[in-house]
Amino acid sequence: MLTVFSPRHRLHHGTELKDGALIPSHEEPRRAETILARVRSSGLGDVIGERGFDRSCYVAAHSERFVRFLEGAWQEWAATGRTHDALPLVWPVRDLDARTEPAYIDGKLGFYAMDAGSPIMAGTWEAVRSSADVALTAADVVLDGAPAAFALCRPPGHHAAREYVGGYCYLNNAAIAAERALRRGAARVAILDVDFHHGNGTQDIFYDRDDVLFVSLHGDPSVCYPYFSGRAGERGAGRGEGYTANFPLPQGTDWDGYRPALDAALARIAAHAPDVLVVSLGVDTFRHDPISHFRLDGADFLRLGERIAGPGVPTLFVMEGGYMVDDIGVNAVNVLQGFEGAR
Ligand code: SP5
Ligand code: ZN
Repeated sequence: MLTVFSPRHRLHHGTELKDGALIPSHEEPRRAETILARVRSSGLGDVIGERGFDRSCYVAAHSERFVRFLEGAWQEWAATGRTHDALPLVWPVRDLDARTEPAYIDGKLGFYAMDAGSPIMAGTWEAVRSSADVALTAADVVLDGAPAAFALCRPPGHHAAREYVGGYCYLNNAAIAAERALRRGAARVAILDVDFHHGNGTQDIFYDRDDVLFVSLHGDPSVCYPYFSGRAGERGAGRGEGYTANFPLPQGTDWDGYRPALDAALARIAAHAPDVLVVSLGVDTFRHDPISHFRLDGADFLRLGERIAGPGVPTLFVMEGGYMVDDIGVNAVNVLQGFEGAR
């Protein structure tokens, strides 16, 4: 299987608030480099660079004013004399005005964010854009006839909604790839999100649609980030009703608990009869992940890949989370090799 990778991801290396202190983010450049090294040493297949795409490809999944905010946020922040990462400090919750975009950058940062987990620095937009272009390039590989491709995206995307960043994510790479597939003629797309965290952003983008099915397995949001999204009762709205399927699972879930939910998720996907399957591939379900609470081991990721091959649909893997960096390459590539072995 072909891998698409951009070295421009290195331009983004932010900070995050953890236990009251600002520390280097768990979402660090070494993640993508470790996966790339494993792709090469495992002989998975060739690695190519990303092509450039028009910003209309991003606006397909996001609002125009949100993309404009991302493009200019660092310059607006730096123009106020600050040199450290831009982070929001105030959010328009409940009865505050969540409709009117503030003029000042500090207001915009909260207006376009769900949390303080997506810092913006000088190179962030170039890295974010390259990550989306990696997903678009890999989507084109599949749409041109390959049975599968791997978008080695960084930063990740599935927490980014139509109009906000969050959880280390800025542009929703999987959603942008799904829109690309529709634009190039696919009638139906399915997105399977196996990251430990609920893909609230992807759900938001497709919640009222019946052409893109969104199916997610994740830690129960009553005790796991992102807390406010991912319950089983969230099933879509309007014509999208029944086209969102959430499988929240308890903390401590291992393969024996995971497998039945995965099989139910894959059965729902097969019933949709998608032309393309997009997999939001997080390996933060690993038992030693520092911020997550499932217990999959290395061999379980091979089994995960084997089962994803079950529907027999052209498949685009889009990298999302995974923070035990020493194991992230083996675990991510195990999914891809499990898929290839079963195909
Ligand atoms: C793409 C992705 O995986 N984003 C994850 C963002 C998670 N951000 C907040 C995590 C808070 C974790 N709290 C950890 C408690 C550890 N005991
Ligand atoms: Zn995650």
